[in-house]
Amino acid sequence: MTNTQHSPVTVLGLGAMGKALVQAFLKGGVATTVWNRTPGKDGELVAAGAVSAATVGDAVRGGELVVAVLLDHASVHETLDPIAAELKGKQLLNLTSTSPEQSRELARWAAGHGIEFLDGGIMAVPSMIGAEGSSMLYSGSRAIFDTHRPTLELLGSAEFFGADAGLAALTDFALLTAMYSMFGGFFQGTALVGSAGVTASEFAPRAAAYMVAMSQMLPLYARVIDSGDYTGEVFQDLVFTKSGLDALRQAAADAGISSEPLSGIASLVDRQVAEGHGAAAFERSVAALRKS
Ligand code: FVH
Repeated sequence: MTNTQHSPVTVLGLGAMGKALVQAFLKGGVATTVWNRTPGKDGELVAAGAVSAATVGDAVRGGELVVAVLLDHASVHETLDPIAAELKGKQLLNLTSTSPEQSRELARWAAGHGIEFLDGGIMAVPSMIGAEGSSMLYSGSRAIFDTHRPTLELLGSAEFFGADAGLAALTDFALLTAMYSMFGGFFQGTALVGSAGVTASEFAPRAAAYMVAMSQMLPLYARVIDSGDYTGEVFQDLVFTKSGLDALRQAAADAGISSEPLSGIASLVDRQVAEGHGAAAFERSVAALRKS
């Protein structure tokens, strides 16, 4: 049954994420129209109450809030450019993963066509949508965010970052950067213990607990980074860190495995030591990443 608290929504794109969003909307009582480039992917959703649209234009007419959850930036333009005139006066939410600059470009494109625009970053996998732990980041039109907040909260926690449409994507990509480095480290660690017959399933809970424990360092690192003083409060200096990373690379070589996941941070530390910053704190690595 539809809930009048929510305006009708259109979802463009019924991949794994699009379907999960539609299911959460339907569960929350949102009147939902759906469209997908390749037909035939909406059977279950229609059975659950969604309205299937044969064309993007029909889909857009069905919703006040139009949500694009497509593959990439190019597919958003491919889908929306031909119907820009029909989107005029509507509210567009882009949940496709686009870079900060691509999100800003979409905001300019939307403004040029009289379309209100909100960009979003989904910090969840499809199975998490609508459940504890699903977090959604938004930036762009505050009016869209405020008007549809109860609807957006059906997907996960909703946080607004500001009028710059690129800010949600910026934070999304920063978090994904941290995530991929963590997974890369887990893969190398798994290969390392695997050389002694330890299974990934045995190692995973140990790694998870250790990473949670170590994440407590982040606020301490952040304090030093924000102070810009890398020589006052030094918990671990770059020479010390280099010797640890060298040992890890040697252990990997001894076990016959590659250190590729570790090589990014290791070469960053090597460079700083070579440049004479060995006594500075490990956190100076953030400054070393910035291209002047
Ligand atoms: N799945 C996830 O875990 C992540 C979590 C974080 C956010 N991402 C982003 O969400 C976008 C959609 O992801 P998805 O999981 O739904 O992706 P797919 O299952 O591969 O579905 C892709 C849909 O895009 C349609 N599509 C592709 N190219 C075009 C095009 N040129 N024109 C129109 N539609 C297009 C595709 O349609 P079809 O192939 O079935 O015809 C799917 O509906 C994505 O940005 C993630 O990075 C998900």
